[in-house]
Amino acid sequence: TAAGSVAAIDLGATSGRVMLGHVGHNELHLRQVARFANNPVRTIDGLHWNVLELYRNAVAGLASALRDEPGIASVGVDSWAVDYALMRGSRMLGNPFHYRDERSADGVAVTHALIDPAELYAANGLQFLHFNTLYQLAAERLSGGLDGADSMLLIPDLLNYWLTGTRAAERTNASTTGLLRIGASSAAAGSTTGAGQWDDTLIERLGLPRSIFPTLIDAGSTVGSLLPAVAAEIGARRPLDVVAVGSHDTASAVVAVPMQSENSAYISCGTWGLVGLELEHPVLTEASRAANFTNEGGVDGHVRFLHNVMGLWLLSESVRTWERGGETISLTELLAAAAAVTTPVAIFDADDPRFMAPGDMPTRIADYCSEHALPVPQSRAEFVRSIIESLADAFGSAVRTASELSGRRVDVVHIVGGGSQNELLCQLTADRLGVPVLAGPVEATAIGNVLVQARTQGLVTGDLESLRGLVARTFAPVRYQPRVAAERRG
Ligand code: LRH
Repeated sequence: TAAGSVAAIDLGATSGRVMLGHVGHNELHLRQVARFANNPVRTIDGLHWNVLELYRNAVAGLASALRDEPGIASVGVDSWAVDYALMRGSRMLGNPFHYRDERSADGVAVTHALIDPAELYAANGLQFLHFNTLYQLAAERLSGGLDGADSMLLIPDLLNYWLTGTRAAERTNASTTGLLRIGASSAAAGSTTGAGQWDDTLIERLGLPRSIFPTLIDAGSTVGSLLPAVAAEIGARRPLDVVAVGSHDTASAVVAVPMQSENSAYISCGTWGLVGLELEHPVLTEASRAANFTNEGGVDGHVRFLHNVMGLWLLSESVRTWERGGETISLTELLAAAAAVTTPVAIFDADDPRFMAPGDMPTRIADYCSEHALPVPQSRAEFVRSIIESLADAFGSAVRTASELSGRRVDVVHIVGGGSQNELLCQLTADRLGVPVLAGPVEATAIGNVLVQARTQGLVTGDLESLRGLVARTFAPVRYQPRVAAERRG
């Protein structure tokens, strides 16, 4: 097969990017053609995504991608999970809410009054996060927000719709709504148990309108061709397809984790740290529910069995707080200073809900430490050291728990995403677990997006194992050897 090019639009919580991927049987190159900030906006009714600006930047990025490489075969979109736009016909009814908006708390109470959390877990297999789509929709229903809506589009599905005029719900991301039925094999489309389908019973019991949920499609299928107006806007001279990728960013990232054995755990570390394993079957035990482990849908029907750890959000919100006075902070210098700290620092619970909302993170960390009789960090370097130590601690216990709950031994941990560049974090995670950490690739999400498109275009063939082989050959990971022996392996 000949090599060819595709474009990936990857929207993250802090920035979006458009990447050009060049893929062949034995080659894989990525080049960033556009990067733009993602700045949420707080208005009188809450915290929103500026989705129009994201779309404008994505389209502008596609235009420059095409100028660089007129032969692009397709485009794919991924973003963070759970958030959505409500539509009436082709009109978007208001700006999508940000999952860090506080309103979904009302939706949690209403939902759990209708369906017990244990029953919910048996139906959808999802960890409890108060912003899961089903809670947001419940809050929306209470406030009349669903009135007049005839469809709900998750963020990547919304962009796909604007690009092609076709409405669909890609399964990996739809699995984060809490409204897809989990089953023996979560993405067994068309299976008799309804696994991987919208859960009509659940939707009805929650009083949500079934008609707003679009047709489900699998990663790898073609959504449609670019609308003529869009094609003209970006200067496309020939028809261009939009391909559904693992549109949940974490699903795309997991595609590009260069795992070489089933005894590998992964940590997709960006704003969040998504820590877990790839499995063939969901784990729906009471222990798994109690540990708040999720069974999200992966590309090719695999299960992403993982737990959300707060992630680099703790660091980026701290930096944002310190920069409020107008100062610009060098992250490189800050991390070097953190690595040089020799005084013992507090290890706090990175998952404490107080860290969820945007705000003054250093003060919240200091409060947590004084409440728990832990040493309060005295300098920025100490705060950063404390954050990284706490993340490594949380990563370590999530890997151990994943291993215990699934019965799968873990002898290597892959870290991909922005966090894979954080040497201290990688080393401390290896130390915590007593197993090697393999770091990289940094752009795993965009790579996963590109690879799924490339497979649809026939530029590569095979299952995830062979796609990962290509990643491993072209982006050799950096190895961190544990500095202490394994005290206990899961
Ligand atoms: C990471 C992510 C994660 C979700 C969260 C909302 O970007 O998609 O997997 O839980 O954002």
